[in-house]
Amino acid sequence: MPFNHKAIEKKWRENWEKNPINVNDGKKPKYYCLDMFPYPSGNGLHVGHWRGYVISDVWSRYKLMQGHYVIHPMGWDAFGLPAENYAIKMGVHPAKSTAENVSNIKRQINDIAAIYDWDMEVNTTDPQFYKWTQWIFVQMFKKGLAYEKEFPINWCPSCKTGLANEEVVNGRCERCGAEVTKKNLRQWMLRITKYADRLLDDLDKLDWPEKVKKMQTDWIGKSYGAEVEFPVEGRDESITVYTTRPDTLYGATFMVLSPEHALAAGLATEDNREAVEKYIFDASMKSNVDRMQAKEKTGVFTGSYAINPLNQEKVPIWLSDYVLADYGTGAIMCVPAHDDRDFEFAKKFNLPIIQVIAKDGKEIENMTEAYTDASGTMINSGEWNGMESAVLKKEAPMMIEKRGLGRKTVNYKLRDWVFSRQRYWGEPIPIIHCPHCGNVPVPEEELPLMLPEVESYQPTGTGESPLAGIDEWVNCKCPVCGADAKRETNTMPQWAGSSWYFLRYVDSHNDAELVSREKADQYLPVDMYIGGVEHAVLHLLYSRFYTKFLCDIGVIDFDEPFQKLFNQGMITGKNGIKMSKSKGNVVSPDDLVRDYGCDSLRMYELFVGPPELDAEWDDRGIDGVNRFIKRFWNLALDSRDANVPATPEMIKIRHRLIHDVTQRLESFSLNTVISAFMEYNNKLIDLSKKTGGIDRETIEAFTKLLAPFVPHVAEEIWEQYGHTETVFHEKWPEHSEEAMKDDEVEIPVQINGKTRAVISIASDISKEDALAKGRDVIADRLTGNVVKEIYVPGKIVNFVMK
Ligand code: ANZ
Ligand code: ZN
Repeated sequence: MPFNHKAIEKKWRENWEKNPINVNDGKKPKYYCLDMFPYPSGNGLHVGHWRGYVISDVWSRYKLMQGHYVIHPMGWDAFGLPAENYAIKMGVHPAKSTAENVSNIKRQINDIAAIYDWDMEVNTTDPQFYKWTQWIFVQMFKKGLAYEKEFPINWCPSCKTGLANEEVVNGRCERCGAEVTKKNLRQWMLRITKYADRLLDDLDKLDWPEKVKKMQTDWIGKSYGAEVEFPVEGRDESITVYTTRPDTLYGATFMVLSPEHALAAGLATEDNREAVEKYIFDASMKSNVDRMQAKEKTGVFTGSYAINPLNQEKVPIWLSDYVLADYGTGAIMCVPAHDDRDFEFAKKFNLPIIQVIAKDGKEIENMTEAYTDASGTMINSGEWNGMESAVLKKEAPMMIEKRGLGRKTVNYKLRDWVFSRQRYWGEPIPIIHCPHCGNVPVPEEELPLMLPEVESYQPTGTGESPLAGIDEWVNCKCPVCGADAKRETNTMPQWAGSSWYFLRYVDSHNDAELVSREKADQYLPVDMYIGGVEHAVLHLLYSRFYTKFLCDIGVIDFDEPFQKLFNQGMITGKNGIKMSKSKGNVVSPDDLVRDYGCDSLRMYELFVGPPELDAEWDDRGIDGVNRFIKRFWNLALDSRDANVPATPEMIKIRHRLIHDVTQRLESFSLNTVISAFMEYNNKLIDLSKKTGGIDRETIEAFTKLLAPFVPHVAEEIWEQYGHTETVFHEKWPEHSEEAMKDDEVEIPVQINGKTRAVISIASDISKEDALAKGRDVIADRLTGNVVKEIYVPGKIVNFVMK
């Protein structure tokens, strides 16, 4: 029977539709394997999107065959700027374009033949979904975790909206790449900082890539140190600095304040006033990009001095924009001998450098760079001289506190989450502003607060969302006192829905609760989460925060959403260039599926390289896996007809294959699983040339192992072998160590190339043992002078005799 992927795939797709293979019988243990749900963009899917979905489907089917009921849902993260920008350009309502995109992408996703349970499907723009996104906000508001604040936020002048810190990458808008500026705006904020310690500490519980844990740890940025008071000379004021290195206090030879520091202007002496004011003004005109990318340090002397509280030395006070206004206290003590930035600054402005930590107690003459190791002994440090710096680093905060010079502190880089967007296509924030009652949440029974129709989606650029222009929507009554009141017109950020969607899948039709506690207990949390590493900080941190909050208010009983995380690498175009429509290098899966079939594309997606690494796409490689599939198909069907008994060699190959595939699958080395399939297939084909076929049990085991990867072909072969039940209800094969062992092979023993005897040896025998065995059987013929002894492993023994 010739291999025909179209007929086979059609047949099994219909069959699975009628007889679902992944059924919940209430007895099997659950396994929740989740994909990061896509944004339904108008460009459809390319082969890079496929990769993640294939990985997660292979894993899901593997878990299915291990006896689990697998929760494997899919949905749509559909609010956000692209749909809105499209609406602005084309004049199509975002709801309409989103619905079209969803239906197109859903068709493409169905081509993958993943075991998605579409009954669980969610869409973040569906009012029945965002009702709960709003409900969570109301709960946070009631607990004081959502609050209003006016302050200078990151503002993208091109998208005309505020951005969270997480959405600013190297000073640019993550979406459009425009330089981000600051704008003073009234904002809704979420108090994620209240969860900083738990978000940090609980990383230990997770089976996640270390790289991602480190990124989250750095983002939270917890550091221990001290605040130290530096009295200003001749004044009644003091400047508080934040330092993580109070052990270096004797080496603090100057101070730097950020230009935004409250005391900055006031510290300028008469002579320096003009220069100081100019510096402050210039800094305020610079974008963060300019400040961060500045090649050379800039600064200005205020003319004032502070007193180092330890040694009473006078230290000059400078201003510089390398000190950030919103971290620590916005003022630092500078230790040029031990900090790179301070060193650079000291060199540029000719400020003194005093070394206080020395390796082996020796002072460096003419420092050319800062000594930043926190190891060595203290020098030039009064009563601290001779102490180990590492020990002092730990004790110094306490000592400083005891002496009344400052206090021990903990600092975080994490900031509260800027949660409002001045845009249309998002969840309306369910708050009513009442002149008497203040901010009042929309009553829960009135949720969802529907997003109204507007005529113009165009962001106003004034800091108000387009919703502000709809009077009949904005004007409302206060739910508490009945007075005339106004609705909040900002919407939520794109991240709102994706912070909790994974909870909803398991109870997606529930109108009464976000998720019933019964279902939550039964099916959550997520066991395996698969998606791109670009979400390492943003989405994963927000989801963890939401999960902890929902656990705290009793909606769920666990406080980490994703037990295990796998980040797949990106598929790129030629030369590693990201696939994008604008670069014209997008490879669509549609033609490949048509020409080679779903199974071949699935397998090729995995074969292109280690799944965690980026890989360059090259269409031509798909021929190789397609050939493999056809070769196995022929081997399987020919062997079925030949019906040969198992030989020891077949049994050995079978067990080694099971072993290798399972072990590599467990370690997520999916590309090498495919190599194993190919390698063992070649071995079996070679063997079958001698034996006339391969035994049933070996072919059946091979077929089961292939099933998660090439489900249609596997089902067809399984049926061709006379089975009436799906291969996916088979147990995953197990290997036997014993059966994997090498057996004996028969090899000729030659003298000068002529065979004189045949011996049977273990094929992994050592050279010495093989020669010894050979020598034994032909000892009587080895009468002359043996000049060379040759052993070709597993093939021959040859003695060269003169
Ligand atoms: C003296 C010192 C000596 C420092 C030394 C470092 C090394 P993390 O770990 O990131 O918390 N710093 C404090 N506030 C700052 C601000 N607003 N802008 C720029 N830099 C600031 O870093 C804390 C260290 O960064 C602090 O410790 C301070 O410099 C600097 F050998 O104080 B250190
Ligand atoms: Zn009121």
